[in-house]
Parts: sequence; structure tokens; C-alpha cells
Amino acid sequence: MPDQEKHYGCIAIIGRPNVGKSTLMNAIIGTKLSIVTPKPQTTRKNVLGVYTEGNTQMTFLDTPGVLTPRYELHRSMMENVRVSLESADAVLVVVDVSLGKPAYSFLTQEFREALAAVSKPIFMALNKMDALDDKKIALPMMDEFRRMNIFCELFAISALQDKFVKDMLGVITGYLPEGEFGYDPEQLSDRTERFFVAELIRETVFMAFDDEIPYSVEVAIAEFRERERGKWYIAADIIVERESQKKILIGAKGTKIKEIGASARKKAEEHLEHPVFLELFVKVREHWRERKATLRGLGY
Ligand SMILES: Nc1nc2c(ncn2[C@@H]2O[C@H](COP(=O)(O)OP(=O)(O)OP(=O)(O)O)[C@@H](O)[C@H]2O)c(=O)[nH]1
Ligand SMILES: [Mg+2]
Repeated sequence: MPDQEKHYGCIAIIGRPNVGKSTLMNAIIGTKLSIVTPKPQTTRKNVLGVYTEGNTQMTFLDTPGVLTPRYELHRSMMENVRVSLESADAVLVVVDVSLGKPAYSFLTQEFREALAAVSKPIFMALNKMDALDDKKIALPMMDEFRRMNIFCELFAISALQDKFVKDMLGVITGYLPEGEFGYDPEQLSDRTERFFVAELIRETVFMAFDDEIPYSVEVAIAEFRERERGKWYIAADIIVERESQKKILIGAKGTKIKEIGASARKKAEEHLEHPVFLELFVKVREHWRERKATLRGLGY
């Protein structure tokens, strides 16, 4: 029997901060690739996830939430979104239905025009359906989005509960071009283990503090040593903008940083499926979010 033709394509996931893009990506891939927190602006760099099913391979690109840049860091984040739009074969716009009308506000005239100029299939996922007591509320929203004549398919889903995600993938498959797979089906992402561990540490910090700390923190892996026997050694720098933030992060007698280390180590061990010895160092780099050179050094 001849081989069935293969389909391959990349889908960029875009939308406002906090709508559930990373949760959706993780639901699709079936494992935690992207970090997720209840706070907006969690994702800063694009993360690619590889989904292979039979003769179809789709890569999904999780991107930072679309926002108006206030820092050089934001500009780099928005550049990531732009690049994803350009490189992808299709676009999946995610909105949070539980917001009601404000979910539309993202689709400003300017943004609609930008999408309309993209000559590739554009889908919309109305996410967080589980958060609606009355699911019918989504119907007029769907009508409104349909009338924009931008989206070739609309999906009502719950990324958190993994509901209707598989059905959505089935429909998207029909839009993919023919082509050989771009990745080994065993491979789940193009990111390294160093990247994932840094992200898991950043997620832990995001969850541990409120206000400005999560946004002033970046994590860089200083050392990552895999050993034949025994624990792997990982050293990471937690970079903050001010001395006062460093104090808060470390906590009285180092209690806070110990907590963060213990929790991040557990996450890293789960991800790597190997015991880890994790050392964290808090470092001050003034205005790192504003400095192009520093940002470049941090992979932005
Ligand atoms: N109820 C409900 N909550 C969801 C769903 N999907 C995501 N969330 C929650 O929404 C919050 C944000 O989720 P993320 O996946 O980090 O959102 P994001 O769009 O990637 O956010 P940024 O990276 O900041 O742009 C988290 O608290 C998620 O648990 C969903 O389907 N239903
Ligand atoms: Mg995200």
C-alpha cells in the first residue's frame, strides 16, 4: 500500500495576556511546555510545541500576550508575536469568553486590519467556556466575531478542562498544506531543558509574589550539569532590578528563597524525570528590562 500523503504546518497562537494561550498549548501537546500563572504577561518568549497524530504534524507556537509596549522587554515580546505571525501557516486567535464584551476590545480596528492582511487561515478559539454558567452567552459573541469576516472557523473550548480541543485540532488539520514532517515525532519542542528549567523557576517566582516583583524578575541558568550518577547540578541566577527587590526575594534569614528553591526543584525534577540539586543566586541588574544589551544576553 502506498504511503498516505503527509500534512505539516505551523499554527501561531496569539491573543491578549491571560486568555489561556499557554494552557491551550499544553492541552494540545499533552504535557507542560509553557508556564501558566493567573497573572497576565507570563509568557515572554515563543515556545514551540510539536503535535503528531498519524499522517499529520502540527507545530504550535505559544506567544506572549499582545500588549502596548512600555518597556524594551515588551517590544521584544511583541516582536516575537510579529515573527510568529509571519512564519506560521495559520493563526489561532484566542479570546477569554468569560470576560464578556471586553473580549472584543482586543480586536481593535488596527488589529483587525493587521489580521485581514495575513493571507493564511485564521481561526478563533473562544476559551474558558467552562467559566460560563450560561453557555448561551457565547452565541452572540460568536456571531459578532463571525461578522468580522476574518475567521474561517470558530471554536468554543475549555483549555483548562481539555474540552473540544481535540475536535478543534481535527478541523484545523483540514487546512494544513501537504508536506513532510518538520520534526521527529518523538520531539515535543525546539526549546532546551535549560530553557524549561529557567521558565519553571520564573513560574515559581511569579506565583510567590504579587505586584511588581514577577515583572521585574528574569531567570538565567548559569550551570547545568548532567551526571551519570546522582543528582544533576543546576545553578540559576534570579535577576532583579533593585536591591530592595533582592531583599524581598531572599526573605528574612533566607526563608523565602529557600521556599522558592524547594518548589522550583520539585518542578524541575518532574520535568527532567531526574533528581536535581538546584542552587539559586539573586542578582541585581538595574533596569534590565530597559537595556537592549542586557536583554540580548538574556536571549531576547
Ligand atoms: N476557567 C478557565 N481558566 C483557564 C482556561 N484556560 C486558562 N485558564 C486560566 O487562565 C490563566 C492564564 O492562563 P495562561 O495559559 O497563562 O494564559 P496566557 O494567555 O498564556 O497568558 P500570557 O502568557 O500572560 O499571555 C490561568 O490561571 C489559567 O489556569 C480555561 O479554559 N478555563
Ligand atoms: Mg502564556
